[in-house]
Amino acid sequence: MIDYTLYLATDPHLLAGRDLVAVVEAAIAGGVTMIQLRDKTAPARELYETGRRLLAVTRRLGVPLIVNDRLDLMLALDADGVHLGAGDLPWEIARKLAPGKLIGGSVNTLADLRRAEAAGLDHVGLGAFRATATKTDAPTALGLKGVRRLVAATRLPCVAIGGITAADAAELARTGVAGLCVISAILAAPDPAAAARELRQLFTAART
Ligand code: TZP
Ligand code: MG
Repeated sequence: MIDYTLYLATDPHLLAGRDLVAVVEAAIAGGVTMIQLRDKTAPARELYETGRRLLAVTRRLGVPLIVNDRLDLMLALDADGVHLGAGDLPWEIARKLAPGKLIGGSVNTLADLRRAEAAGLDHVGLGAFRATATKTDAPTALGLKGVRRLVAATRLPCVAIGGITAADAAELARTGVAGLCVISAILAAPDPAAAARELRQLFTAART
């Protein structure tokens, strides 16, 4: 069983000089249950090396590592899965090429959700929950109502993403999402472990 409770995606611009792997390790110690390697700009070789370092930690701590956008990199690393959005390789192709891996997709509409189900995805990210500076090209904000509607329409595990802070954790838990996916709420926090602990505690206390 995959634990989607608290899914941290990375962003190289929010590290403020700290080491990514050290921050990820602290976040997992604080309660993060899943990691996504997300870096829109680094060359493949650099991503591969970062992925190797991250995998050493996530394997040791028993947390899945998902690679954003790049099926090739996920296969090269033998990571646990890949996350594919609208502009990435088609979900059906990924399912075929990586039958045993976790495949997640970005969903904003009911039509996206049906395509995700048809493609045999393992989980979906519902976003954006709220407009966020971390992804300026995110689709229309769903809000609580939009998230609730999509969660109610599927049996796929759903995580909410986009602008989520600790203040949203309880209300999002009550929509029935399997977890929260965050970047800045943990990565930009002065104490990532404490930020993770708070998000997880508020989410699990309110989950349905
Ligand atoms: N997809 C939709 S919003 C988003 C992604 C990758 C960014 C979420 O980052 P943050 O900092 O948690 O708002
Ligand atoms: Mg993508």
